[in-house]
Amino acid sequence: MEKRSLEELDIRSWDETFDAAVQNKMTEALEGGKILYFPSLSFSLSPQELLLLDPEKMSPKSKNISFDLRSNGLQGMQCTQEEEEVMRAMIKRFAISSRKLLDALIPHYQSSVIQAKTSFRPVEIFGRKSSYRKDDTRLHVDSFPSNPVKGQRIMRVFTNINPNGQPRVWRAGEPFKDVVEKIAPRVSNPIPGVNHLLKLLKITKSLRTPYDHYMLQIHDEMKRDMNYQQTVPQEEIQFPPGSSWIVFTDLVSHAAMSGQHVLEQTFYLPAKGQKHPEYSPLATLERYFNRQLI
Ligand SMILES: O=C(O)CCC(=O)C(=O)O
Ligand SMILES: [Fe+2]
Repeated sequence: MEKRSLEELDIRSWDETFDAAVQNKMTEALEGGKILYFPSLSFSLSPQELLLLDPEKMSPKSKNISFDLRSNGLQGMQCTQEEEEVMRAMIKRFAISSRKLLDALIPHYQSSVIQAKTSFRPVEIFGRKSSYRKDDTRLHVDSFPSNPVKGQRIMRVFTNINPNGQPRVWRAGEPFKDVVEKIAPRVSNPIPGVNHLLKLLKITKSLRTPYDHYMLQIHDEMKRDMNYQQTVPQEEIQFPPGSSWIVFTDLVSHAAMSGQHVLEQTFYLPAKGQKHPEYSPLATLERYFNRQLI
């Protein structure tokens, strides 16, 4: 698969070690807006775990099952206690494996990276109904309405664990700089005081910074504009079962079109913790608006 969005690396284990040349190449590619793609990095499941891939094990209101390594907490299941423990162990193993890989591949992040939630996504994406803002089949850069990141980077590790040979199909869009040039002129500026109100009303978990405001506006405007969705330069990527990938989802315009059964680990990284802070969405937006945004 020759794709401009991908930087491929043939590894087979989550415990791999890497020499400096590979570490450098991967760090540059990731920060430069590529998806690091590991076509043969699978995540093996036990027979017991395979039985839990059925979306029926989820509580009806959940979009996915989520786990927090910091608290050992598991959310989103509706099943027996025993099944819950099997699921917890599976997701936890993925959380630990993905951290191990990241530390070995990009040691530069080790001291400042924050491991956030891990998720298991057992629901078929294709045909799922949602409002346009929540519709991840539309190209977007990640930004969370209730969870301001204050300039921290959002990085995600994925593994397709589909047992039926079904790929996870993504689209990758244009470079972030181009997104900003096209979309930012149309977004509104933050209204002074509104961020305090949002926090008071508990709509946001902490104060929404101007950076979070603009990222959310860009996220929403990209998804709203169907003409943009259809005409922007883009490519389709198929991630087969048994493959893994790492991407800065706040930088890389992406859409998940179809697929079922993926494991996902989210990391936050302070922009100062990256090798090239000047490549961050924060730096790009601060250059564009010509002011400080956090
Ligand atoms: O579930 C997926 O494949 C990706 C969805 C998405 O947009 C994301 O996790 O940021
Ligand atoms: Fe996303």
